[in-house]
Amino acid sequence: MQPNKANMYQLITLLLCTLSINHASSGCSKGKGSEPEPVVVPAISIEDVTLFEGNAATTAFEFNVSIDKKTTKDVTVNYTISGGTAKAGEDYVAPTTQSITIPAGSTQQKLVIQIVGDDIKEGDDSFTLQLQSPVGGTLQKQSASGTIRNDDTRVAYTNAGYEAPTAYPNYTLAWKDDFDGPALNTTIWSHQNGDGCPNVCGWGNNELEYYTDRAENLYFQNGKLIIEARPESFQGKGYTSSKIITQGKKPIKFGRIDIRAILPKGKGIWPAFWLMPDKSVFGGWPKSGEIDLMEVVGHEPAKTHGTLHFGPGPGSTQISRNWSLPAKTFNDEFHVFSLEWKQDQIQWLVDGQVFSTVTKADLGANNYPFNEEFFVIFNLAVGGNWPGSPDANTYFPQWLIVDYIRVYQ
Ligand SMILES: [Ca+2]
Ligand SMILES: [Ca+2]
Repeated sequence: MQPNKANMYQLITLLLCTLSINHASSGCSKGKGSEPEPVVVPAISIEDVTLFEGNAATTAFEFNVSIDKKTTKDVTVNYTISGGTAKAGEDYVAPTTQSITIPAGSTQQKLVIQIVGDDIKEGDDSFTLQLQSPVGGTLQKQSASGTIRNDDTRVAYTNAGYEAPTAYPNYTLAWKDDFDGPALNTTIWSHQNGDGCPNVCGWGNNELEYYTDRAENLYFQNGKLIIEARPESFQGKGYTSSKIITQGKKPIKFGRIDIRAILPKGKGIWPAFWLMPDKSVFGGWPKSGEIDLMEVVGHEPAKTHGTLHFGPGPGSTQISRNWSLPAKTFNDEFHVFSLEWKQDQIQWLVDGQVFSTVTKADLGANNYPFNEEFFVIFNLAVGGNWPGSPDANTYFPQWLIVDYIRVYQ
């Protein structure tokens, strides 16, 4: 039978509809059950994680990646890990897979980052997970912070470095402190707490720390005194640390002082071993003098400064010398910082080598106030006019680690 034109049109339309080619035309009849499903586009979020580090192997930090509604399709999203103080390989295992899939019908999936455990004291470290390039969803909360909380108390160092002789010709040991702990020897030392207020707020240098006598800021480990500078809000300041003095307990006039230490480092970190007049017989600072045995600003961690402050005031006249390690920094191992102090002469030494000498003649017409009794100060300052403030690269906590002080006369 010869088909007529109407029959021929129906036949072609049926064929095209069957082949799903011609849906744009209205010629296809829509049967029951062929309505297109509404498109479900879920919103994707990732939650923060804060956990203790762990002491060995790895700890799984499970970040919950979720969608706000189910779909019949997989939802896939890529991620990157970056930023903060945590380092790949050292603090976390860099993930090999950089995408995660929430299977069809599910609303969440765990994104696991393995954290490297150890028993070394650190600050809390952080990193950021960033979601990107979603397929099958949109991004709602697309970044999460991982916080690796410190769970250790042991400061990492070895005893390596220079060792001072235990005797010198023409000297006898007047006193020493080996810092065997467990507490500060109060027959030698006192704490000087606070921020200097109200008399000299910021200790005259706009320093940022508040000194405390808490065990968080001063403690002992294997025969070493450790002063720890910590970032924390305390008494209106942003950092805490410690400062100890021998004032009224161990006055020194002349002799040799050896101090063996590992110094902290980083922008805004300012450790010092120094001496102030025990009785200020010539009047207030700077008239009775100040002897800075060691000062290091943490952005120059290989350079020690030795300084005398004196003069009629109100500001100080000063003579300042410095010396730098030829390699490495004072943070890498122990060094011995010394003062060789005689009538009308002061010398500074590192590891037994004199790097500077100042005599009474160098002060010219100024009063020479250094033939009197002085007391010793150890402190670890944060910020201030000289070092400036810590920056994003300054790691906390920082530690001033002192093995001993020996005073020979
Ligand atoms: Ca640990
Ligand atoms: Ca010691």
